[in-house]
Amino acid sequence: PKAIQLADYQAPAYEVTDTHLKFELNDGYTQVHSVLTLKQVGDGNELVLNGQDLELLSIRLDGNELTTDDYVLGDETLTLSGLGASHTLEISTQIYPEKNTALEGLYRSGGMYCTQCEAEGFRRITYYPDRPDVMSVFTTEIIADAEQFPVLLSNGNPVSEKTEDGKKHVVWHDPHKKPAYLFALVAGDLQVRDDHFTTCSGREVLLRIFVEPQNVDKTEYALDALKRSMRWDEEVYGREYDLDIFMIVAVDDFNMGAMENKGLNIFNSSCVLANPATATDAAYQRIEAIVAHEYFHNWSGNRVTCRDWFQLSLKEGFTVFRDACFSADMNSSTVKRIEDASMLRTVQFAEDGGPMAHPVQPDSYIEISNFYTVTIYEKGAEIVRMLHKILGAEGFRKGSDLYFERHDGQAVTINDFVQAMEDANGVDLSQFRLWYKQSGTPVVEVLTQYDHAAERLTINLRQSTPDTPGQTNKKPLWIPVQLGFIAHSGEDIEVRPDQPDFWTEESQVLHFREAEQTFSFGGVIEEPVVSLFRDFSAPVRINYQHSQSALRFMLQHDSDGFNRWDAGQQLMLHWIELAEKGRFKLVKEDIAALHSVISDESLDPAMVAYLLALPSEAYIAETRKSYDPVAIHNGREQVLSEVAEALIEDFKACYERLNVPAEYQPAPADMARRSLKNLALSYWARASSDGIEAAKAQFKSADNMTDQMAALRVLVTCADQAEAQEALNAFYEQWKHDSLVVNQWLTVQCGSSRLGSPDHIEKMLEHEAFDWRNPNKVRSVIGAFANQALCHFHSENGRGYRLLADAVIRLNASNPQIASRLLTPLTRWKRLVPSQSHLMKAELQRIMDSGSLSKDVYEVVSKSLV
Ligand code: B3K
Ligand code: ZN
Repeated sequence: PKAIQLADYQAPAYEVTDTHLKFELNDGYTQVHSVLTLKQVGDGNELVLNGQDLELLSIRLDGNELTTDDYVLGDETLTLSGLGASHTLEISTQIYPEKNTALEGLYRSGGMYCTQCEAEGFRRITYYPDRPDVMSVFTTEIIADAEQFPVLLSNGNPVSEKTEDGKKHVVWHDPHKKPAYLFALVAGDLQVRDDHFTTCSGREVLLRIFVEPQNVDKTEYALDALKRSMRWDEEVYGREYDLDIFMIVAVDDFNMGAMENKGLNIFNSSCVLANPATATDAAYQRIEAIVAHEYFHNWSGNRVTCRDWFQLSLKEGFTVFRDACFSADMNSSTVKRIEDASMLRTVQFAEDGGPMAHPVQPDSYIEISNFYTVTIYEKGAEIVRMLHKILGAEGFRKGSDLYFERHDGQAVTINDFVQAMEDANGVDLSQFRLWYKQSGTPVVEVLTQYDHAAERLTINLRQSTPDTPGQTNKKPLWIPVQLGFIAHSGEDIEVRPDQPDFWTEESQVLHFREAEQTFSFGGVIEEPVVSLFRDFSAPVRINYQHSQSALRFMLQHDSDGFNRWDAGQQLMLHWIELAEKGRFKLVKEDIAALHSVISDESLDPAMVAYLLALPSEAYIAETRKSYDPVAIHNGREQVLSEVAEALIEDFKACYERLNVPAEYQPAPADMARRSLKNLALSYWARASSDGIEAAKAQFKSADNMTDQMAALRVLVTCADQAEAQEALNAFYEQWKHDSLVVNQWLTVQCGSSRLGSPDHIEKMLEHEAFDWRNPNKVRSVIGAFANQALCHFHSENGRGYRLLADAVIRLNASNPQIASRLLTPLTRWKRLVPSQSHLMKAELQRIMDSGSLSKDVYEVVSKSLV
C-alpha cells in the first residue's frame, strides 16, 4: 500500500453541483442510481471517481451509454477523460449491504439498514469523487418494502412520501451543500420520540430520535442534552441550527461513537440510549458529551468542512474543545478538566511516544481511518484551548466568528482557522502554528530560585521535544504557562512578572517561547509554593521536583483544582514507586493529608473522589521510560490496601453519610455524591468484610445502574472468587435481555486484574452474549482485556499477546477498522521490559506474516515493527 502525502494535494477539476441518488433496497442486494451534475472548476478535463467493492451496472454521459472504451476502471477508481465544461453523469451500481461486515458504506445492523461514510465509506455505495473538497446538494430517493422498512431517512428535509405495490418511496432534499462523507441513509422499523426546539431567531425545529421499539424509554436524556447543546451553541458561539428537522438514530453495530451526518446523526446505541436502571452516571455524561459533539459539528465540520483529510483536526480538535467547554458548563469544570487532562496524559502521551506518533496535522497516511486518534482529537483540542488562553474568551470569539463567516460553505485548512484567529486579533501566530506540525510531547524543565533579601523569585524554563518517527531537531513552541504562587497561609499571593508580555491579571499566563527563558517576579515577600501549568495550560510533560511536603500542601491548599489533584497524583506515584521497591509505608503526614481531603465537606464530592483515586496502571506506566506491568500492578495494589486500612473509619463514615435513599437523577450534584460514595465503598470493602457486606447489600438493593455496577465492580475486585462469580451470574440473569448492560457486564470481568485472565477471556469469547460482528462486544471483551487487565494481558508466557493477535488476524478479514484499533496495546512493545517486549514483537510479526492484511492493519503493524 502507498502512502498519501499532504504535499501532493491537488484541487479537483470538477465540482458536482447536484447529486441525485436513488436507492432500491432489496432483500440481499441494493441498487444505487446516481445522477451527477458536473461543472469544471479547476485545471484539467479528467474526472476521477472513487469506488470500492461495487458492481458497475451502467454509465451514461449526457444521456449516452458509455462502453468500457470510454472510461478506465481501476482497482478503486473510475476515470473519465477529455471532458468539457459541464455534463450530466448517470451511474448505476449494485451493492450487498447484508455482506458488509466492515460497517462502512451501506450495511445491515439487526433489522435495519444504515450508513457510515466518513472518511471514505461513500465510495462503497457508488462511484463518486469521494473527497471532502467536493461539496454538493443532495437529493435522495429511497425505495423499500413498506412493511419491513416503514421508516426511510436521509439528510435534510422530507420532500415526498408514497406507498405503491407494497413499496414505500420517500424523497429527501438537503439544501446545504456537503461532501459525500456527510451523507446518510437509514431504513428500518423504528419508533420515534419527538421534541421541539425554538432557535434564537424564533424558528421551530423538530427534534426526532429513532430507535428500535424496545428502546423508546431510553431516549429522554439524549433529547435533553440535544436541546441544551443547541442553546449553548447559540449563546457561546452565536451559531443557530439551519434545518427544520434534526434527527438522531441509534444503531447497535457501529465502529465508533457517533457520526455527524447533516441533519441525521447516527449513534452507536451505547452513546445515546440511557435510563436510570441500565446506564451509569459515566454513560450519562458520555451521552451528553457526544450528543453535543455531533451537534456542534453542524457548524464546525459541516457548514465549514475540511479541504482534505490531513485537516481532520480542523473539525475534530475544535469540536472536542467545544464539547469539553459545554460539559464543563453543564457540570464541574474542574472535574471535566481533570478527566480530559488525565486521559490526554495517559493515552495521547503514549501515542506520541510510540511508532504511530504523528502531528495534529499529519504529513502522510496509508489509511485515514487510522488517524482518528487521540492526537488529532484530544491534542488538537488542547491546541485550540491554548489559543483560547492566549487570545482570551473575547478574542477567541472574534476569531471564531470571523472563521465561520469567512468560510461558511467551504472546505478549508487548519491554517485558515489560525489565520482567522490572527486576523481577528491582530496577533502573529506563526510560531504557534508549530503545534500543528511538530509531533511528540514537549518536555519542560523547571528551576525556581527565591532570593529572600531581594523579595524576588525567578523561574527558569527549558523546553525540548523528543524525536519522533520522521521528525528530528524540533523547534521551540509557544507554550502558555498559567501559574500562581501560594503563601504559607494557603492563600494565593499576587504574581507580578517583570516582563509582562501578554500577561493579564485574569489569565495569569506567562508566554514561554524560547528554548530557554528565565522569568522573574518582584515583591514576593515570602518563599511561595509555585503552582505551574494551572488548569493544565499546555499539553506538556513537566519536570519539576516538588518536595513531598510541598505536594501534600498543594493537595490541601492549591486554589487551582487541577493542580490540587495533580499534586495528589504525584504523591501517589511516588508511593507506588516505593511500594514496587518494597519500601513503602504510609506516613502520618500522608494520612493526615488524605484525611483532611475526605473530611472536607465543603469540597465538591466528585472532586474529592478524584483526589482520593490512585493513578491508573496505564498512567503509571506512561510516566516510566520502561515498565513492568506486573510490578506496577502489585505496587499499586499495596498502596490501595494501605490507604484503605489507614483511613478505614473515614471511608466507612463517608459511605454511610452519602448512602442516603434518593430517587435517581442524572444531575451533577447527585452524580458527584454517588461517585464519592462508591469510591469510599471500594476502599472500605478492600479493608474489611463489613465493606464487602455493604457492597453486597448495595448490589441487591440498587435501583440504578451506577450503584449496581459500582457494587458489582467492588465485589469482582475484593470479594472472594466464589462470591464474585455469584454476583456476576446474578447480574447476567437479571440483565441478559439488554445488550448494552451485557456489554458492561463483559467489561467489568474482562477488564478485571482479578478475573480477566486469558482463560477467562477465551471462555467469554464462546459465551452466548458474545458476537464478533458487533464492535461493542469486541471492545467489551478484547479491548477491556488488553487495555485494563494489564497484569493478565502482559502475562509472562505471552498468552495475552497471542490472544490479542489472534483476534486481530480474525477481524482483519471482517472489520479492518476494529482490528487496527484493537492492535494499539501491542504497538507499545518497545516500552516494556525486555522479557515481555520480545514476545509482543513476535506477535506483531506473526500478524504481519499472516497474509493479505488490510491497509488499516498493515499500516499500524509495519510502522510498529520499524
Ligand atoms: N466524525 C466521526 C468520526 C468518523 C470516524 C470514521 N472512521 C465522529 C466524530 O468525531 O464526531
Ligand atoms: Zn467529531
